[in-house]
Amino acid sequence: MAGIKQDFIDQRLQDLNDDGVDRRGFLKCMAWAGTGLVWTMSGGIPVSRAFAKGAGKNAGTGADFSFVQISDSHIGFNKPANPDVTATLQTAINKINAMPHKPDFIIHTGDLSQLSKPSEFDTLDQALKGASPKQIYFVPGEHDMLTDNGEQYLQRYGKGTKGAGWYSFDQKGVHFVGLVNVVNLKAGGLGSLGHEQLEWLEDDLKARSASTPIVLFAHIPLWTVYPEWGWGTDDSEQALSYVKRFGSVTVLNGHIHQVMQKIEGKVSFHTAMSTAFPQPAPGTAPSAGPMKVPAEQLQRVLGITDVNYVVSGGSLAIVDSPLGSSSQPASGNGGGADMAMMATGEAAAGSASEVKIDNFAFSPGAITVKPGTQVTWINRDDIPHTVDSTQGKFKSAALDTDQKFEFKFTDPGEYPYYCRMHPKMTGSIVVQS
Ligand SMILES: [Cu+2]
Repeated sequence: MAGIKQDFIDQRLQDLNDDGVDRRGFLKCMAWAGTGLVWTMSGGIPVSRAFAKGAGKNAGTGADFSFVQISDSHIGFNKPANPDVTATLQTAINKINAMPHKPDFIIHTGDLSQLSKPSEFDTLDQALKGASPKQIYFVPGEHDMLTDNGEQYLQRYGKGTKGAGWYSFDQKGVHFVGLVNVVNLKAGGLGSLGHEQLEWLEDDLKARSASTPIVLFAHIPLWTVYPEWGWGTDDSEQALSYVKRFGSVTVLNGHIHQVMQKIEGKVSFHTAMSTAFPQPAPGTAPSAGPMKVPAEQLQRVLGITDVNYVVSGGSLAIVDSPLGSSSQPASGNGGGADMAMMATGEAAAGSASEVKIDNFAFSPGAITVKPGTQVTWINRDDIPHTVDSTQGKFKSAALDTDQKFEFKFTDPGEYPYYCRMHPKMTGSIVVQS
């Protein structure tokens, strides 16, 4: 495994118990601390000793095929958490190109861009052209669908797909399904697949035999990682009910910018690191969002996921590889992470006409104004947000850092709104009569 030093592998091997379960790694992951861990899976157990032994030099040899998952490139992001996301994507590509076994393809699990700008997609395309695997499969993240209902994304990356960009394909007997759970998000809710896509999925899987290994991939986790931060998908259970009868199911997601894994029966869930910037572990910060770590640690919390499939075992071996070549995994909670603390919220003054967007929240969350008041929203986060009326009365473009949206309220009434990228973010304006 290029980039993972043998001593690191050896250290991981020492952690193995007699039954082959990497308990230290497993517990670490369950403690939401998973970066720089070597994960392999065999028969639903998160380690493969044989695989790990060979991982230093010739991982993947003997595999029937392999692919690499990259995620959350956020091309266009330029805040302190990582001022050069193109460079770190390039590092990821260099790592892929240096692999001793040539991956058959790449899966990108979304948030290709920061703001869906053509120039951002161009930069991504340019970088990915240099990747040795020529076949790349995409699914969109919420950052890729910010303009024209995702038309541009579909034109560039979704040719031949269904609906908002979902599709399936087969590779040497393994059935892959790319799903889209970032469109038509409901205020207060999580990611959503929607009825049409679920119907399609049920139909797509129907004809497959139960022994077909299935890989589902989508941007937002298809399991509930941390609903308080919107890290889950409202109707994922429906989707998972369609794969219950299969003997081997692997679910690959991005969005949360860190490695997490869960195994439930025959289904193993896995999230990938970002190539752009880390996010805090659930509940360890006031909100999700770009996390600034000391520069020398950045490459340890970014990475790629290498997946090897061996037909005989019927299982996938997954290795997460940080971009940095450090032989030590990054320490637990983001290793001296320098989290910006939440700005103290303003008192919800009844007559306020400015709403600040900070730490993934509207503040004040509810305000009362007189008819004729112009309300201004201003985004103070490092991440874009939107202001969308749940009644369809107003809708902002994506607001990048320090950008504003204004709307004049004339008629008395209550106007609930939310962020269409992060539907857990809600607020309301009450116009007095
Ligand atoms: Cu938002």
